[in-house]
Amino acid sequence: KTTQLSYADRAKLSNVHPLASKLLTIMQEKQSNLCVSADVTSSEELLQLADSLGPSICLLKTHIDILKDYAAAVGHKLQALADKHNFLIFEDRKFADIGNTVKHQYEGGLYQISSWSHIVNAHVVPGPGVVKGLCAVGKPLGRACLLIAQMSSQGSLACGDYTNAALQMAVEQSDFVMGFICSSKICPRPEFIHMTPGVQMQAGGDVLGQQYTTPEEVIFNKGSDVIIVGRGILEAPDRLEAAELYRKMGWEAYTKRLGQ
Ligand code: 5FU
Repeated sequence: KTTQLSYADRAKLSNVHPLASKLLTIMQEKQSNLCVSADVTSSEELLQLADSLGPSICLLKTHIDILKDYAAAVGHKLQALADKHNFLIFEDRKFADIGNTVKHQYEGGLYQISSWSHIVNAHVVPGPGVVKGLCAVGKPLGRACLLIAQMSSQGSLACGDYTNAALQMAVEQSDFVMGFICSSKICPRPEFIHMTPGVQMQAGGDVLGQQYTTPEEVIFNKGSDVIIVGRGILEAPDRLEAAELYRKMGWEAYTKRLGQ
């Protein structure tokens, strides 16, 4: 475990995706491997959350289609806040169709995701065409995607050979794939970033199949890089205080992993 490369070292690798490099640099600078999952349903609350938690996070994860009052300005305002606080935006859209369809879903429709989100993700169930479609839109814009190799929910079918297939797909399309959504480190290549949802201070779950593990477990034991935290922060009495607590726990687990 002591031989692990630091985020800063990985940012300098010659074969790292430019956006992965940028994220790793932000993580190092802000001492944060925290991605907040901003699962709120009002645009004003989303923007307020991005502004107040911005200094604590490396990444803001959105579900833009749960907003009840979406307007085109939201994406641009999020971008301005990402610049102001030095974080990246990750729209958790989970594309899962043929290449030609995801191209339209990514670029067009109501949300025009490619115009404001640095990172998106995709299921690998359609095969490599889903990445090719996303790449056609996103690569010219300097965007990148994560492949969903594992899920945090109980009974997930994304395991075993499916997870290995996701890994293979990432290696083959590493000009657009920068990493994974996963529960643990699945790929030894240091240029890929591993991000893990289902994180709270205490292990447990919710009534709809979500399963939680702790920042320490995810970063130190499982070797993932980024903790994704939603309700652990959103339902806390003081969201900023909670975010800072998760940031510190995630960072401590990372420095412990490095053997520092
Ligand atoms: F791909 C995944 C997954 O496997 N599990 C998840 O929980 C994504 N998620 C998302 O992370 C989910 O859609 C929520 O937006 C977030 C977790 O929120 P929580 O409130 O921390 O449970």
